[in-house]
Amino acid sequence: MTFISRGFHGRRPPAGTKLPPGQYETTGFPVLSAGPTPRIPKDDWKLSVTTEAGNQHVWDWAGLMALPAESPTVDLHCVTKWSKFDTEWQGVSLDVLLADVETDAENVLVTSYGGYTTNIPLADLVDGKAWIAYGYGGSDLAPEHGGPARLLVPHLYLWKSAKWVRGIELRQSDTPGFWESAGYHNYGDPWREQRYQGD
Ligand SMILES: Nc1nc2c(c(=O)[nH]1)N[C@H]1C(S)=C(S)[C@@H](COP(=O)(O)O)O[C@H]1N2
Ligand SMILES: [Mo]
Repeated sequence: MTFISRGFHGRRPPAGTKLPPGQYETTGFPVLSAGPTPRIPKDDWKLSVTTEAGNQHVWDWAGLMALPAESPTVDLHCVTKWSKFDTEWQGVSLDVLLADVETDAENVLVTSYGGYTTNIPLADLVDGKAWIAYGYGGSDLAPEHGGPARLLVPHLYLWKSAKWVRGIELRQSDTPGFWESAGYHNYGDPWREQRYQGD
């Protein structure tokens, strides 16, 4: 869809540079959560995609596992200034989950078990840029890092990668999420250092 390509504002890193402005590299994997870690048994886990017309597509854990998996290796950039290079994930591309979803919406509100939300343009979730990740480094994704499954949108600051993801809501209008409502940038491109509103 043409509007999807037009809406994508992410920048590619300059050749030879992996560290966005203002970031430092860490080899650890910090845990950043705004609240307690929800524990969702895989048997109870569900992910829904809801369109602006109210149509809902739901996957349970077996349904997610039945979809083709990818193993992206990506760099992570947190707005608190740490970056972690070459992280290895396993998950399902959003392209697969959205393939049969009919929508004219351009905005997505992502919701999580535990109540966290974040907003992302639909254009930033398609064309190989985002995954529902359930594995990290060849093991199950740890609960602290969003297991059983989290969104992974590595070209935006990591607060957009909602842990314990539960819903993908396609919306006609843009609804700010948890951090976006608290003064963080609506889009969050690390290469343009879009940390806070007005950056
Ligand atoms: N559900 C949920 N997702 C979340 C958060 C959160 O508090 N709740 N924190 C965000 C922030 S600010 C960051 S930096 C990353 C941290 O991911 P990590 O704990 O796996 O490093 O998760 C993001 N996703
Ligand atoms: Mo963060």
